[in-house]
Amino acid sequence: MTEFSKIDHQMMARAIQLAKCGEYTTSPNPNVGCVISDRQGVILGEGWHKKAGAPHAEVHALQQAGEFSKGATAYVTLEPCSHYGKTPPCADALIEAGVTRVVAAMVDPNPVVSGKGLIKLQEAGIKTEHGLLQASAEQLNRGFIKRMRTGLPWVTVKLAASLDGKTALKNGISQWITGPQARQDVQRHRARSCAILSGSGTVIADNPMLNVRYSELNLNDDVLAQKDLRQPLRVLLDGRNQLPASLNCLRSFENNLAGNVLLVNGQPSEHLFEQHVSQWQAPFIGNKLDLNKVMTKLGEMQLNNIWVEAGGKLAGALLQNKLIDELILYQAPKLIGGAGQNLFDSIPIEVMDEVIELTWTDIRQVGSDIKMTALINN
Ligand code: AOF
Ligand code: ZN
Repeated sequence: MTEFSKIDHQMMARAIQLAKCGEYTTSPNPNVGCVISDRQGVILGEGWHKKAGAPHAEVHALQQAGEFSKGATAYVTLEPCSHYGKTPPCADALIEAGVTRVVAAMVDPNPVVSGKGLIKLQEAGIKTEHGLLQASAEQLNRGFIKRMRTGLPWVTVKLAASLDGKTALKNGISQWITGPQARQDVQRHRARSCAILSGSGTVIADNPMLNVRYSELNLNDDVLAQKDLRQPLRVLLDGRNQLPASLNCLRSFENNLAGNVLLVNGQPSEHLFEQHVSQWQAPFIGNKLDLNKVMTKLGEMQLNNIWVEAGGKLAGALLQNKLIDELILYQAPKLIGGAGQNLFDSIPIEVMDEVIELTWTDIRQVGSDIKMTALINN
């Protein structure tokens, strides 16, 4: 195991902080940050990746450091790339600039790079190390990493429930269970996602926009000034072609106010939709959409993170298909009673061995509600 110094830790922590600046814009590319420093930890240049097609983090940092890059150390949250993608290889740029040591937090899971960037640097006589603050770096790009390794996106299911675990009234209406702070928190999660997925039952009952209202996010001016803040694709599962064209999601808005819509159904809808709506006929298993195929399709569309806002039926079906990575539950201090709808429907577990286990990763109070985050042990 490589021993990293205190300066190494400080520099990589700064690179991770920089990488986060891209969390609303880089997809399908990963969030990457880079710091170039001398041996004493004086920062000579720094940068972060803003957008697919735009320069990578290292290029910005090298540009800022200029001549001072010679003999310096580059700290990068992801292994420098070795390939000609939309931009030339960062490994070449580092070699040319005369950097003598490169520390990467993690190896790039992208098979076109994966290890080759570090080898290229070593062959040019540059000392390379990796694994510094790796867990934090992986946290930045969970969706990208999962998609590169499995072809599937990272799926987070958000549920909001009363204290007695009910997500909606009997009639399906689920708006306003949680308070304004929890709803603002949801906006932040939507903004970090490549797509927001919902089912026809929820969309008909609540008629949500499923967009990001950036003005409600209290973002700092630097982030708000970015022109490319994304509006996630809205994926609506409508196996039985129930959605009327009059729904909020299906009406058109200016591009920066709401994302495009992918309607996933069994047969083409009869409705004439606005331009932002496209349709995809998914395969079925019995009379239900094949959710594995749906997620595979979303992975092929280069979507890294899917944020699911749905009712207990769809959440239960995703759970049963082992398609959920993470669960976020907002629980409100309210009681709905026995007639309300359950968090997860249709999981017929009868023996303890089959109980689905989760691992808590965070529990906190958000306004008047409790927010619980857990990973599903699939
Ligand atoms: C880096 N630094 O800042 C990023 C990297 O199509 P391109 O040229 O943008 O390449 C995208 C791939 O490059 C991406 O999938 C990942 O493997 C790597 N991303 N690499 O060294 C960066 N964003
Ligand atoms: Zn690169």
